[in-house]
Amino acid sequence: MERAWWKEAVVYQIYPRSFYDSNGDGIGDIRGIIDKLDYLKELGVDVVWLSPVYKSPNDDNGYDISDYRDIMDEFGMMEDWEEMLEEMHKRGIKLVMDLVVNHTSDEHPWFIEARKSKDNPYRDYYIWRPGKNGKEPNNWESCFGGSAWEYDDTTGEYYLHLFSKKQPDLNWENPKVRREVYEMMKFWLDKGVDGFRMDVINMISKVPGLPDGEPQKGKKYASGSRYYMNGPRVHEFLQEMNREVLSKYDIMTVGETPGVTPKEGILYTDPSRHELNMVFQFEHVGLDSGPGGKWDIRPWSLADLKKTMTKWQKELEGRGWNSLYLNNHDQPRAVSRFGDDGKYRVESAKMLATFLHMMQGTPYIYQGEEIGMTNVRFPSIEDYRDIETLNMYKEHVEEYGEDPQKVMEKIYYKGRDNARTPMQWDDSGHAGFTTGTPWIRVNPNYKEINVKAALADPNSVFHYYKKLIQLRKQHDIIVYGTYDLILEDDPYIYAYTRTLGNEKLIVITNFSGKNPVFRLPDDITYKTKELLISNYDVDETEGLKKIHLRPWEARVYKLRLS
Ligand code: TEU
Ligand code: CA
Repeated sequence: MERAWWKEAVVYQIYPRSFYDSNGDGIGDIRGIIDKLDYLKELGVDVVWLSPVYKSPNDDNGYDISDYRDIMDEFGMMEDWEEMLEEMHKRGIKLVMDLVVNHTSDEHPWFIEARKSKDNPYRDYYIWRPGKNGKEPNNWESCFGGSAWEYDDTTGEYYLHLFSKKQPDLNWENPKVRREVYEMMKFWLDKGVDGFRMDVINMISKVPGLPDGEPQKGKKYASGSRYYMNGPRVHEFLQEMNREVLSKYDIMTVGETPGVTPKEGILYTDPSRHELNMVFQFEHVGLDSGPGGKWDIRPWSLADLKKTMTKWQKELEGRGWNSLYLNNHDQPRAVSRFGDDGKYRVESAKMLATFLHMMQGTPYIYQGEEIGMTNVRFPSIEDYRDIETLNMYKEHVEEYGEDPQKVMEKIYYKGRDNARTPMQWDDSGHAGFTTGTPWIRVNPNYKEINVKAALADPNSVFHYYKKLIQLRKQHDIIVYGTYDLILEDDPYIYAYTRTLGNEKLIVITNFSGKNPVFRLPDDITYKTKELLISNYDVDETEGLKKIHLRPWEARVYKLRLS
């Protein structure tokens, strides 16, 4: 397997609005990030992925960009950003910026021009269509609910927006659009950024003719995803981007690609195809969604998790590269979703970290995950800020007549604001995030769960993450070993091996509050064993043949085979 720095790296995602507020206006900012870089250095991460900091009216917290080459007022100025980059690099931390080019803000100058007239030079930067029989051009639903089309009075046509109506989709068929994007990418790369996380990059190519989607039961609009996800020209566009921009820099790229299968994952990440280094797949975070999508919530099962993770591990092995994540700014908190955020919060957060970081791929830590931050239950919909959540609440309560309390339960389980409550730095007011009034309320559990407490406790989730990151630096097998699932049918234990040359890792994780027994498969024999990490005290003389596991226990052994 080819070595690469981005395979050996651990990435930390910062959602700047919620990270640290340096000036008391209640909103996290770039100077706040600078203030906390020593904390990230202490944790030991190699790369920061920074969610968007560009100029934005914040309809979708920065994922609606009105100027790609400037910084959002609330976050600071270009000088602050430059200082941040310099301070990161001083500490050996690389910076990956968010690239949001499926759409812009409707306040971007291109769109302001485009909507003026049908013959405006910028018209064709976006996707405009006349209505059909007095209705939208097709039946696609927006990812944030309602129609994906918005009627514009001035010219009497509709524009496409796969997300909010303030996020018009760019027309990638237009070579001028692609040129603008590449120039903008070079602008940031020449400033020294070390890569891009590419927002919904597999949605940039739409099937010509924009055909109607299959109608959905009980819903007004249809899913058009098969006509815009992994569309006909997406690989051509990415190869062009790679040729024109990416190949000229030593950077890392990760595509956000909802709905990809491993087959497509390989098309995006096979190095010989010259597209991206890795993608975020969504299958494992979709295991608790029913046929009705994200809000059609059902329980996930360990059996499915094994199937999904193993499929991605095996299919990309030697052919592409995985990114490993359990949460981000769009997903609920991992410990609340896959672990136990009550009695065994600490144990299960460490178990999940072990489970993820020992797999093959580049691990991503989402801010707060490293201290075991949890989901939140705010009493009222008024406490929520996320556009997707607010739209969904309105639609389900007002249009479908659902019981508001039931809708709140969905939000408590799946809402994006679970991940967006302010970072919990200490037990002072507003968790030390701000001296002002935070833009979104702090999770009330900050008195117990916070960075200050985690740093002071050698057994904290934080110190466990730190150790996992260090292990990755010390053992090639964690990065380059091949993966194999063992104990496939065990209902509580997820166990797997990694193999490289004469060495094997045994990763044992108990996904339950029960005490299942681990039995080493007969075909695994070894000369010596070494315990690399565990979330409980372990007697190192204990054999591997049969282990009585404790609730949410995790252990990693390194075996010498001969
Ligand atoms: O997300 C795209 C995406 O497909 C989903 O994860 C989506 O955010 C949502 O959770 C659907 O249920 C990216 C960004 O990560 C997200 O924050 C943005 O809102 C979105 O694109 C639009 O830019
Ligand atoms: Ca601020």
